[in-house]
Amino acid sequence: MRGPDELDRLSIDTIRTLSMDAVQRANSGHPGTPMALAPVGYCIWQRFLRYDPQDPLWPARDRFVLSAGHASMLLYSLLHLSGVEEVDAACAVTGRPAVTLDDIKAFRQLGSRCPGHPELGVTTGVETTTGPLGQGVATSVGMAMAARWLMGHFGRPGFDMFGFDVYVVASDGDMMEGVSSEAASLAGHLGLSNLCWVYDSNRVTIEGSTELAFSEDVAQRFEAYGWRVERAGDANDLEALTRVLRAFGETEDRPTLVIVDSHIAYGSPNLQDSHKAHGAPLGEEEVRLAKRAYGWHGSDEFVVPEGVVEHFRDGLGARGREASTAWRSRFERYRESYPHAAARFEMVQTGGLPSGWDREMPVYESDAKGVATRSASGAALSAVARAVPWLLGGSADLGPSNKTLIEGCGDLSSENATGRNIHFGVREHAMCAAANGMALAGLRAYAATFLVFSDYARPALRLASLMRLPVVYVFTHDSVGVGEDGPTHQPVEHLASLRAMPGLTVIRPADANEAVEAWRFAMAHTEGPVAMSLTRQAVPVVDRERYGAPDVRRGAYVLVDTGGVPDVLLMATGSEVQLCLEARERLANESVKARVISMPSWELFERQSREYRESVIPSDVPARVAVEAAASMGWERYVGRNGSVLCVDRFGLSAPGDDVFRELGFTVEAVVRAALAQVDRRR
Ligand SMILES: Cc1ncc(C[n+]2csc(CCOP(=O)(O)OP(=O)(O)O)c2C)c(N)n1
Repeated sequence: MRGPDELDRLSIDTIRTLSMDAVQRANSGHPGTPMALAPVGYCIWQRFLRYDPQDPLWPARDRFVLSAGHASMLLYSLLHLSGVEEVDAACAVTGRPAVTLDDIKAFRQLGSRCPGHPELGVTTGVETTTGPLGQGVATSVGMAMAARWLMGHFGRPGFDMFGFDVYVVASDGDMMEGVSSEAASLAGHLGLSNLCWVYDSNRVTIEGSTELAFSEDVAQRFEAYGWRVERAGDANDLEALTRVLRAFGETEDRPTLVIVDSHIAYGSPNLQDSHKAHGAPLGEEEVRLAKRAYGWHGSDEFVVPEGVVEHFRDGLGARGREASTAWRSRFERYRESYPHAAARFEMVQTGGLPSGWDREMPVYESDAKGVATRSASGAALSAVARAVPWLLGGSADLGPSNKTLIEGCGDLSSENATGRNIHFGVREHAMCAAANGMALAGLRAYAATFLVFSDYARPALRLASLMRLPVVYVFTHDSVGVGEDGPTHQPVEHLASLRAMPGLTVIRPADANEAVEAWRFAMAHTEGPVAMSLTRQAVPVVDRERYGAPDVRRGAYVLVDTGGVPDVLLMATGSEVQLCLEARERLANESVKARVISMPSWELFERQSREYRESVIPSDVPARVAVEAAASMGWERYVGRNGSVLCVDRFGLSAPGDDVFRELGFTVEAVVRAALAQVDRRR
């Protein structure tokens, strides 16, 4: 019979040897960190995490985030040893293991459920995709915000059951990344006491000692952010770690940072080279020596000694099973008392929307003076927010400009966990990472700033796209038409760069009604994020009796024809659609038949049938003009090699918006001229 200490040690060393063997077999990856952090992972999972391996989607489970995603083998080993069961695409537990030993043997190989970095949707038990340092920690802030929101919104007397804790393992690299500072500052401000980052201060990164580039006192930094800071000392001291994690559980007013000191590739004293410990397998000899240091005999690989799986089952497994079962039966009692709230909670979990959620959306009458699309977006957002209580979000300090403050919903703050207007402060990157965390907990999150500052948030947008999270970005001030603020505030290349991101749907509405439709689409779209590109300036509300209905859903549509086969196609997005409408009338006076195509979303258009696309942009009309106050990149796809693109392939200008537009060639005359040149070419 082994004693408990011995089983702890055996389990920890099994995590280490699995990690070493997997990296060795893959001949790539980072072996050192999972080896060093094995006791930390073990302690969190086996002693604290409320997680049921047989019910991995239990809504109130604690979340574990491996922000140092390069140490992915740590997580895969834990998932394997604790017997986490697979969940299929329909969210059903299949009874099969989430991570088999074969998956571990195929670490980093095609088709393995153990990819190089943890990926949401590939491996059950991975709560968020991590790998780009800083993203995991920042995402965890949104998870913790969501937990508090869910607890506040759905909790009832005697049913204080909807929250959860979020545990994160972070590395030096996480702490160096700017986004962790933004996120920690926000978490401290909000007093997220359900959030615990365990910072592995091993003082080594890829290029060598952290002394090369990182000398601040992280503990003091976090104290200044308003966190509780605990030092656990040596990462191998399970009891010290247990003590500080217990202190986290008892802290009610602030997030906790636990600092542990580990030594990379623990157990491998011969390993001096930090680059080797990071970017490369240990080598067979090193593996053998390390295993010997753990008292591991023989040369067998991927060994899970007897007793380890049982030990996890009796610890994490039994505790989690009991908690999730109790929670589920309590939820049934909740359902009896509060059937409406229970149904709503389930709707949140499954990504549904209340029936009739879009009934109150505004409709705009034709209006030549017009409405800024950001204003119409604000009105649409408020209408949706009234129907969908779990739609929440905010701006990086530009709420009044982005029109994202929702009326009558209160501010989310340390005192008010259920507010729905979130003041993210001037922290675009952490805002979008937090939005990812909220979306991962089922909430519908939106995040707003000027389009030009989407660059500041791009890594989080990329992860939202990769994870297919239904986050909505409200990007206003979407062209050089912004005017006086000048080139620093005038987006140029942003639309092209966002369109280049797989999985992100970009929508640039032409008028108020297209902006409303953009929201209708975005809310119904649960397969990935949507970025809206909205004007600061008023744009005429298109007369929908005269022209086509705002068909945002199909990405592009014929707004108006001039009868018969068109001589020229005028295609545009956003504020430039109006120029095309006016140009069409002038062209008609010159007996040139122009078709105006509003193209709010390339991605949505590309998803349509060939027939539909052909019906909008017929291949036998080669005379084509595209108009968009943004970089030209990509428009060749629609105008062809000989088409004409009126665009902005330079930085903007500081002047009133109308003057900038005129100066950069966005006039009706210029569109008419380009159209005539296109038609002439072909005569
Ligand atoms: C944003 C980002 N930049 C660079 C990398 C490449 N990278 C992987 S691990 C690492 C540094 C590892 O050092 P540390 O964060 O201290 O982790 P540990 O030494 O504990 O493994 C780097 C730079 C990355 N994953 N993400």
